[in-house]
Amino acid sequence: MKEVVISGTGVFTPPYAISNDELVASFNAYVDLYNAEHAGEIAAGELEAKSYSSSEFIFAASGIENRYVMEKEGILDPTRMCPRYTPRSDEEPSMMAEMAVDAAKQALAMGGVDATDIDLILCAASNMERAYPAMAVEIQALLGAGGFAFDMNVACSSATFGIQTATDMIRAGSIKRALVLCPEITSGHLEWRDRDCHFIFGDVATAVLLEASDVATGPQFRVLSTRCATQFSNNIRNNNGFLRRAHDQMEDRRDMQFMQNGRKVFKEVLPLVSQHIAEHLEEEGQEPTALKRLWLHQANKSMNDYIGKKVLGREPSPEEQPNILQDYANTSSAGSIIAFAQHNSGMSAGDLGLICSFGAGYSVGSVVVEKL
Ligand code: CO8
Repeated sequence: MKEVVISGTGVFTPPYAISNDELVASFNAYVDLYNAEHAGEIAAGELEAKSYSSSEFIFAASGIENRYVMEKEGILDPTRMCPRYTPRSDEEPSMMAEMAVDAAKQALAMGGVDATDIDLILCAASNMERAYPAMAVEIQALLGAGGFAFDMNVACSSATFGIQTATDMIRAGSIKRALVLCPEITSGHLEWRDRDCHFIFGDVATAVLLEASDVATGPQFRVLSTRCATQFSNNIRNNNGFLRRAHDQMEDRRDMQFMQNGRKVFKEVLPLVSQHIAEHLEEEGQEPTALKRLWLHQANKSMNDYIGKKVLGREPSPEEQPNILQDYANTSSAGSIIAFAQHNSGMSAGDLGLICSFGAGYSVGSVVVEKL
């Protein structure tokens, strides 16, 4: 079987940043408008008054300080609370494709690979901008890549499931080079009017270039092994889909946006992930203490602190377990890849690291890599 290496990465960061303070100011202005508009129903006990959000709560509960988005004014407009995107014609590149192409070009440049030499493009993300044609096929055309392309969705775990898919194809010899792309426009399906979740997500796109080691010229990390697992749960869910128009009361239904039972997710996902990583390393005959770097999914700082401590048996240093969620918030599938792309320097040849993502499904994916 062929050996596989990760020889390039790319991160596209959207143009607009929103700090917690900016976000909370617009949310609280929306609360004032809402409570004034519904004062009669609230007084009659028919509606519950909405409560203010706070920057202190957001930072303490999640570790998030900032997020990037593709459009900011619509999100911060208290009379709208949703991004405002200009519709594009079918002849223009779609937004997700544009973001992915930017990240892909960075990864190709790092690996010294021409787009025409790519055999597979996976667009792996939580929500696709449209049902079809596949986003990945449009990205393939925009890049001028060869081979074939398809979309896949395993929510926050899409990157690691994509890496396993591409790695297995390279190992089997059906392809030589793949790009796993995670463009995430989370701002379009986040409910910005719900204080329980309005602070959680941000937009971004990441790219990972995978190659058979015998064709890679600038290899950085060998993929030693991958492991994916799923277990059904309704605790993170978005019911939007192609049946939307066929449902009654279709406009503005809360369940058509991101929904979660955050406390349950926290409690149930932590043991699932810790056990998954322990079993993966045991299968590989690797001691957890051999890991020099943990690039974890970026949802919540306390969650990452807990997992890092559980895996290493001690508190990891910030260098060993880098977080990027303070700057980018939760970027779904892209989080662990941003951490990997921005925090892989200072490792020596032979050092081991682990990329791990987890989220809706539930789903967990882990990738053990060795620095070359
Ligand atoms: N400001 C002030 N107070 C608040 C706010 C706020 N913004 N929000 C909630 N509160 C209040 C609550 O009402 C509650 O009050 P009370 O005690 O009176 O009821 C109190 O603060 C505590 O609330 P919580 O119990 O909800 O707070 P937690 O400490 O549990 O923190 C978190 C909430 C941060 C959401 C936490 O539970 C968490 O991070 N859980 C894990 C979530 C997670 O990892 N989810 C993964 C989702 S990502 C994924 O899988 C991909 C999905 C696809 C992408 C979707 C893109 C949109």
